[in-house]
Amino acid sequence: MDPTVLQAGFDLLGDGRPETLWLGIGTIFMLLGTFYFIAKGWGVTNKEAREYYAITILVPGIASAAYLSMFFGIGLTEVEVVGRGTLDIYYARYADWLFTTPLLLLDLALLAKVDRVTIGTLIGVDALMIVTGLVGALSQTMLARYSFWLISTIAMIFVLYYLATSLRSAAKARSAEVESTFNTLTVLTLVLWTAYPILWLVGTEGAGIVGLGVETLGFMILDVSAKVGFGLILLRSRAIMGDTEAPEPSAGEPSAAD
Ligand SMILES: *C/C=C(C)/C=C/C=C(C)/C=C/C1=C(C)CCCC1(C)C
Repeated sequence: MDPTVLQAGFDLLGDGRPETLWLGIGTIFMLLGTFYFIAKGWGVTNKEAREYYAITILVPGIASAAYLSMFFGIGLTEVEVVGRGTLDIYYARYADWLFTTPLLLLDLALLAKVDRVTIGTLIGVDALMIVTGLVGALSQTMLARYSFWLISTIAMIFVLYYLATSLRSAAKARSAEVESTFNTLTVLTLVLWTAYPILWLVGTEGAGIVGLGVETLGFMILDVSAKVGFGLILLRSRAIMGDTEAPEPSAGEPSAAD
């Protein structure tokens, strides 16, 4: 590894991987998030709220497993890149993101109450973004790596544009509570998701301006914010209670929504 590039971390396992510090801290934050959301959702009976809990608990749950594997060096491979030498690629990230990013989008789509075709399109393009990002990370020439980065970034722009336009107006049509929670989460998503391709580009997968330690720290902060931070905002909002405002109508008595 190039010793001149910016580095950070601590080789916790003594196997020459200073980034294990950040992967270990990431595992702990994801586990804390998972258990906090489980505890918070324990007594929740509202049917719609339970859907949001199920999705939002899975997100840091999946990431905990991915972070723990990366901590132990599983889901790590070496790629020989022309002119760059051997790169350490943590491909377990992409497996994590392939499941967690659609789940995060599903939370937003449920808030906006959009139809199945819209949800399918959004998740399909999102999956394309992750898969092309993985292909880029595993490619052996810089031209191929940057080409796939570009395709992935175009897919990401499509997803974020869709969130900020169609889904946003659908959320607006529901209630002030939903609109406000949706907007907060969308701004968070726009800012955090945009940072991923930038970090990839300046990190070891791209130009190599920052080393693997700094890059791993960066992805850890982004992942924890985009998953646990996102969940904290969503699950404390009354927007997840759905259209039937608590208290639930008593049996047999038709509610205004029926
Ligand atoms: C919890 C994990 C999240 C929110 C991950 C989001 C990841 C991205 C938005 C990744 C995007 C990428 C590109 C747009 C280009 C190339 C590589 C990626 C996969 C880092």
